[in-house]
Amino acid sequence: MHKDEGIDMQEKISQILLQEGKQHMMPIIAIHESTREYIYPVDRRRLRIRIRCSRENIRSCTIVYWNRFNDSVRKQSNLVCTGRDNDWIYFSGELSFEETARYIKYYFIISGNGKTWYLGRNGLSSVEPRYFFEYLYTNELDVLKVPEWARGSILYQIFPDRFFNKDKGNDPPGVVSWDSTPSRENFFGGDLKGIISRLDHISSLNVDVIYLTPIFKSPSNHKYDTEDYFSVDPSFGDMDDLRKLVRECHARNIRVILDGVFNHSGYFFPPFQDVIQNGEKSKYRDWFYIESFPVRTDPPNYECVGYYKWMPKLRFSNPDVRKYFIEVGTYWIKEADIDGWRLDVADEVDFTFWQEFRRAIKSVKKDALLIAETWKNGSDMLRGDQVDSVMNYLFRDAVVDYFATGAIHSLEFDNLIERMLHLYTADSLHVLYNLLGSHDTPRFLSLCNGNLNRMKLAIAFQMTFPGMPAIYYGDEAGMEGDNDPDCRRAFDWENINQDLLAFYRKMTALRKSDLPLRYGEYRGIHCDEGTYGFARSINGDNTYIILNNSAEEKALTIPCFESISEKSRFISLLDGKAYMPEEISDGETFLNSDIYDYCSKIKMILPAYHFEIIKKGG
Ligand SMILES: [Ca+2]
Repeated sequence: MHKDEGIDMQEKISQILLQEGKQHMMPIIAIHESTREYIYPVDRRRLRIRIRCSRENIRSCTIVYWNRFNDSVRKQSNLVCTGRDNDWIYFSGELSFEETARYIKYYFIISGNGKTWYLGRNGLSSVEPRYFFEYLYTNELDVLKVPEWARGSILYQIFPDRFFNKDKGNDPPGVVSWDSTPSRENFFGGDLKGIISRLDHISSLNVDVIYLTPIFKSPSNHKYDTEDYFSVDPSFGDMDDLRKLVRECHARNIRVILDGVFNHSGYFFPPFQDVIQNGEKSKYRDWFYIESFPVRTDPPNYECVGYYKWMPKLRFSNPDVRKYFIEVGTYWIKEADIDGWRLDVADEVDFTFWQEFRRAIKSVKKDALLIAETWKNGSDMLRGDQVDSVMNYLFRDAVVDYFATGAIHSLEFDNLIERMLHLYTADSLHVLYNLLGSHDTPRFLSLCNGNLNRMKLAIAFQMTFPGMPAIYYGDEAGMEGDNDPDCRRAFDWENINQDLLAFYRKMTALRKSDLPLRYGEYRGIHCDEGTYGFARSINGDNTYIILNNSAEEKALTIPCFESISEKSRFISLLDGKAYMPEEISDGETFLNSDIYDYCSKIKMILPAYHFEIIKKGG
């Protein structure tokens, strides 16, 4: 193409775009698609909607919507700003209908800095769009449902070989003494009876769900290499012990979920052994990904998890494999009354299997909880058709960097938290598995270099944050440990840090007693050098959490949503201390004062590594 022709063409395009109300370069970015990340039903008559826009300049967003068969009645609804990160500002809203939500056409009006833009199906324009988004129909099974009981609940993770050894009679051969250093191979003898005998301890932490790492028969101490999916490992106990554990937990209003390792089997799983023995003739040859026969292990000529020969990957395109693991999944609910599954390496498994698995599990126990392991954004498994929750390692990354190692400042922490919050729908958010650590990470206290003040601040954040906070066994006792296997030490019952344990009990009790802390929406309200604050809100009931993550005392002014005319004091939920709200001075601004309506402010002094939780007094 000639250079001159090129310029002519550009001008032509610009003119056409201008006629259609589209400047060639729109000064903003706005993203919405009529897909489940951005629009989904919470019941047949209600839709939740989200849109994100480039952070700068945008201040409001309105949705215009109507039924395709009733074009003349157009409605408008202002969306609410739910937060922003370094790049984006997010708006969301809920639309209610008098009939099943269907045939909804819509577009957005976005404004800021005295300008207005429109977002329709074909992008941004400066005039009303000609093509609209459309939401077609809400079928019953499209509705995103998470188990109600799980919202905001508290989890406790146990590595059974290391929790408590109640029954010496079932110890595996060569068991080491309880205070030994964990290696990849050694066994400590912990068992299900041990867990049953320590349920009072777990209960005292206000736990709602116990999650056990794998308990099925397997040659290793971690048991992620399953040999028999239908039996409890004899060193942990038997079916009766599991039934008893579940029964006793249920009596305490605690649910129990097991670890399902379905991505891969163990090397000694009989079908894999059959393939080793019978090669191509084995009826299980297509249960795995065998590259050639005969099967060899060094190096393996079959696919395995992390190239680790003891864990051959299962082939879920094979209907027999699907059938087998759906049977495993439902068997333990029927036989032992467990309440759900944590699914190992779930993000490496064929997602259509999880759809089938979910249907089968929920048909046996409607409110069973399914949690997928993932270390990344897990939203593509949370569209309502696969699992209910994912392990939230993104939460942990931010909390480790900010509270434990101090690698990031408050602004970056705010960015990570807001970004993470907006990866997920409002419903999924309240059942995310928010962890400080697990059997796969160093202990949190070790990452804090043993600094209990830092650890406590992180616990305070975790226990006041939306989602399901998870306690890794022994964290509450002040246990330390480097990456696995060191983070899997036997529970040091003789040396419990009573101060830390009492702190855990206090924070978990607080979460349970205050509605916003458990169920409320999250709004970031304060972010400064070494300090951070946010509100949890539900139906006008606000609880404020303010943290001083620095080694210096800080004098802070925190904005509040309550108006001062209410003449009410604010009370500390920690020690009952009273705070008097003050008027906001003319021109005084706070974090996000341009997107939230603050009505008063509170001054407080926080010593180094201290925090405060306040709300309007009754
Ligand atoms: Ca034992």
